[in-house]
Amino acid sequence: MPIDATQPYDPANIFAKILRGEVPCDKVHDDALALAFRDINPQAPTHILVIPKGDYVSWDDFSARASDAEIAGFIRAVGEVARAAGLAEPGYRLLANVGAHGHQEVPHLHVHIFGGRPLGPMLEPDR
Ligand code: DGP
Repeated sequence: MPIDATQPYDPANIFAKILRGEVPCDKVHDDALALAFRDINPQAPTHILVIPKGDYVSWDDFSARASDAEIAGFIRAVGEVARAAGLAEPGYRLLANVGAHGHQEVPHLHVHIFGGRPLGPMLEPDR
């Protein structure tokens, strides 16, 4: 069910539980500002989620409130995770769903990294 990305941060969301170690994950990267783990329902041979450690609902919230250090650390982590997964060549796709029209389901900012096969056109045509 897509979320309302303007809602206050909900500390009971599943990624907050993963960050607190209350729910397990298949971790691929962990540093002071970001955590990355494999998606539970992979949509590509490689499907990794990268999340900031701070309490941010969405890209909209993060880009408005996060410090420059948090933003830089998060963006670097996304690139490092993709490189470490061997995706820099031949390439990959990043996706951050935001709010209802973006079909965001988990209300903690996450960037999807997809790779491991040619990913096709960016969006399905209008139906
Ligand atoms: P989005 O629609 O952008 O909010 O995608 C949420 C993604 O989170 C979706 O691809 C499935 C993934 N996901 C949901 N719950 C869990 C979980 O408990 N563990 C992991 N690893 N991924 C999850």
